[in-house]
Amino acid sequence: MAFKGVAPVAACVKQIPRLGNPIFVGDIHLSNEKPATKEAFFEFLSRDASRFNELVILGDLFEFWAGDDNLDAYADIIGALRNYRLLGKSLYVMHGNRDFLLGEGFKNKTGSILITDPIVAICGYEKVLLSHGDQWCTLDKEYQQFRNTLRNPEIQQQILGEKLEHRIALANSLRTQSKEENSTKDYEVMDVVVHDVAKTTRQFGVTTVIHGHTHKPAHHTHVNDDFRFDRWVLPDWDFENGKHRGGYLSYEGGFLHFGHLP
Ligand SMILES: [Mn+2]
Repeated sequence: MAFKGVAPVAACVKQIPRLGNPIFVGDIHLSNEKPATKEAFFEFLSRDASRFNELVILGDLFEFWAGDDNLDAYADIIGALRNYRLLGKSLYVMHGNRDFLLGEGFKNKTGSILITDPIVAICGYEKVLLSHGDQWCTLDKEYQQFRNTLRNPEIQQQILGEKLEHRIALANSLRTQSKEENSTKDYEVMDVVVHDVAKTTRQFGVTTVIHGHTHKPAHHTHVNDDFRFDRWVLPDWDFENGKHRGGYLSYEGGFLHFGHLP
């Protein structure tokens, strides 16, 4: 069964309007096996995100995404995002390494705009570079190769041509495999290579970058080869089994700063 739609990577826009009052999150890793995290995200949407005009999700909103033909399994999350849009807010979603198959079906159902990785946005009056961040985990050559393959539009169409149950099984086996392998192979505990972030940031002519993926939330000011730039790293979310990890970055009063969840 061939997939006839637009490849997810080709459904992403390369430019977005100026962000006047944005809030940024990433690595929420939503799934039906994580009810507390899902609940925390719903509360965040109505309590925190609703104070802002633009919600920008920088990858890995979902634990994994097997394809838009599985949308019905996430009806509550899709509904919550759609409700946010119905408040008259904008919703921007970037692919992460787990949900790179979010495509036009997801986009249409939620009313979101899929954005390319990386992308330059005007935040207030400042240009910032937005990215999931895994492209800078360059110490793992094998991972980068794998990543490039999965971001190829023809490969994505091939994957989406497989039966849904095969894609779900594949995603599950990849996750089990990455949990079993030792921590040096766990992509998300590996940090970015700052020199490579600096290179891209410089190429885009900006001095501020916002990314997630590494699960190491922080605000860094780096000086790399005489180039000074700010790097804001988003926290990942986990509210299962009594854990209370999450948060966001917001742009208020002309400044970026971290926001914590109650
Ligand atoms: Mn990630």
